[in-house]
Amino acid sequence: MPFGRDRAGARVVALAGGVGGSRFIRGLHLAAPAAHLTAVVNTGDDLARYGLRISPDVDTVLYALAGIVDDVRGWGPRGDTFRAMAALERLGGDTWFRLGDIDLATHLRRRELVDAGQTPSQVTAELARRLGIDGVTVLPMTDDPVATWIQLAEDDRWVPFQEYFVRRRADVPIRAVRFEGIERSRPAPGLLDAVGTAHLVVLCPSNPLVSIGPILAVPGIRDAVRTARSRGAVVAGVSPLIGGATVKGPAARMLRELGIEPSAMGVASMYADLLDIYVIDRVDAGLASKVEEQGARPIVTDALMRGRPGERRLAREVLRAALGPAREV
Ligand code: FO1
Repeated sequence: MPFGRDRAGARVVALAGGVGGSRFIRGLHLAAPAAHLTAVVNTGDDLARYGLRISPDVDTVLYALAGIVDDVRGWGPRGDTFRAMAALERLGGDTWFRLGDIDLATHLRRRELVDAGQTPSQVTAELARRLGIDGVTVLPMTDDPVATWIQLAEDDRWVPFQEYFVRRRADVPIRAVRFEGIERSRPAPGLLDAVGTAHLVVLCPSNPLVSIGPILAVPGIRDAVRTARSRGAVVAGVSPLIGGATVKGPAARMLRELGIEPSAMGVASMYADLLDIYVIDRVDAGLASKVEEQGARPIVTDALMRGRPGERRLAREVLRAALGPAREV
């Protein structure tokens, strides 16, 4: 179903977590500014620190869409300082999870709004509004508490995600991943409607285990994507691996440690029941026939997003493959 150049009228839902996902979502918004875009974001990385609730993947998507994310780190506000952290350290505080001075305002405001009775999705909507984000609905995957835990191979101990990802710098082999609370979690309000009426659902180039995985594990979400697909929505995945490696993050190593092929195909196999389209990089062109065998249409292109132009280009290619060329209005 073609749409005009700015894709007015197209309804797109993007599932994402972390830095790569946030960049692709920014690309979608740049490529289709008039589309009805809903970002569904992983909350398994959330953590409580100093009485604050921090939602790293949601904040990364908010900052990216607001144009204020630090593009080198990929998270936190650009130009942020860490004077509060330094002062906290002097007082003996535990500061391995670095909260910038500007970033702290987000966590303090979230705390205030939650204490005033707002749900995570209401808080996210309020922060998005205050950050000047329009044209994109940012939804946490659920309003219920879900926490990703990682079992370390060294001693079989389970640690919370950020303990693995930040404190241990993801430099330690893992044995298993689990999402505490996922069974009781419900899709955030509006999420199932957005998927149910979507023309396109995108599995963004995020970690399939701990970013896309938790979202699809919220009861009802994977089925909703499958149902949407059966009524004609297109489901597209974008490989987070290029030549068996990530641009950023431990996904390839985590996959290998869990016995899943650390390649674009290994990731595609995790979405085998969902994909109509799967984007792989030119270095992985040899996998195109395997993608077809799995029942998806391979899109072989430059899967590396270099800056905003790269993000927009890749997003435009996915939109064109899924929705057809933009109708010249
Ligand atoms: N990542 C780090 O490697 N070190 C940090 O100290 C750190 C702090 C942090 C604070 C707020 C935030 O929104 C993200 C932060 N991240 C940090 C990134 C975060 O761990 C990851 O972006 C996600 O959890 C995984 O995608």
